Amino acid sequence: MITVYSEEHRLHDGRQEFHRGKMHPCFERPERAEWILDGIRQRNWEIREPDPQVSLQPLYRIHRPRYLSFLETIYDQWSLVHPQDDAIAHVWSCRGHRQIEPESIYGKLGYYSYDAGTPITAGTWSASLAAVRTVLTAQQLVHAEARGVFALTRPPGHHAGADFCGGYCFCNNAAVAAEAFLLDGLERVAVLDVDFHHGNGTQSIFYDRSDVLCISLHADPAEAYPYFLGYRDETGTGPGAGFNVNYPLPTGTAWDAYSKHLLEALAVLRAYGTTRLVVALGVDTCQQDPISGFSLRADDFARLGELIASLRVPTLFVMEGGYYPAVGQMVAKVLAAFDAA
Ligand code: SP5
Ligand code: ZN
Repeated sequence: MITVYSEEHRLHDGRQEFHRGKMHPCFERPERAEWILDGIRQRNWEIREPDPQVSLQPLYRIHRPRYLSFLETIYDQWSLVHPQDDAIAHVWSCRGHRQIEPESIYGKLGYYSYDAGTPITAGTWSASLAAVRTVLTAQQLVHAEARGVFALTRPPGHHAGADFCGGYCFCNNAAVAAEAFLLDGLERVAVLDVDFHHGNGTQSIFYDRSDVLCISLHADPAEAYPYFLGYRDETGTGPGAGFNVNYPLPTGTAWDAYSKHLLEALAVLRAYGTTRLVVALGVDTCQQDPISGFSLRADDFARLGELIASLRVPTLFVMEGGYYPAVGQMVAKVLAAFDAA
């Protein structure tokens, strides 16, 4: 399996995230990509750089132009006032407040984000663009009839919506890839999100659309981040009714229960007639993950890859979460089992 990877991810290097009353060192840090790359290198798979010429049209279709210019410019404005610190919001709009982009940098940060765990640093925009080029280069390889390709994206993407960042995510790499398949003329494209956390950004991007089926297995938002989206009764709206499927699972879920829901998800993907699959590949479902609460074991990741392969659909794997040193082992198990099946 080919991996697409750019070392420009290192430019996004947040210092601290706010969690439960304190600032903590960021879990989502550059080292993660090194851990993943180690897992890939051990298998001697080909690693390619993103194509600098790849068209960014799908990015502009997924994200609002004003949000993208916010991402591009906010750190420069912030650093004039706070040169020692990362840019992070401390106030947000809620019910009864206006949905407007204020002039103040603090107002803008609150308008374009939904948590205080997602610091914006000097290189966040460059790294996010490199991740988008990475996923789009990988998408082009799948389009050219590769059976499976891995986009080693960092920062991750599935919590980012059309005009907001959060959950360590800025540009929704998986959504951009799905849009790219549509622009290439494909129909019945699907996103299968197996990250521990609900992919709220991806869901909200495609919620009223029938051209991208979104399926997600994740921690029940009643008890886990992102809390406000990812419930079972969210099935899509308008033309998108029936094209969003959530499987919220309780804390402690292990392979036995997980795989039952995965098999159901795969049946839905088959019934839809999926032509191209984007897998939002978070491996924070592993029992070792420091911020999550599922109990998958190393061998379960091979089973996951094998089951995804059983669909027999050209598949783009896009890196999402996973915050422990063995993250590369788990990713490699998924991809190797997919390849072998
Ligand atoms: C892409 C992705 O996986 N994003 C996850 C964002 C989760 N943000 C909330 C993290 C809460 C950290 N909790 C630390 C608990 C330490 N025991
Ligand atoms: Zn996650």
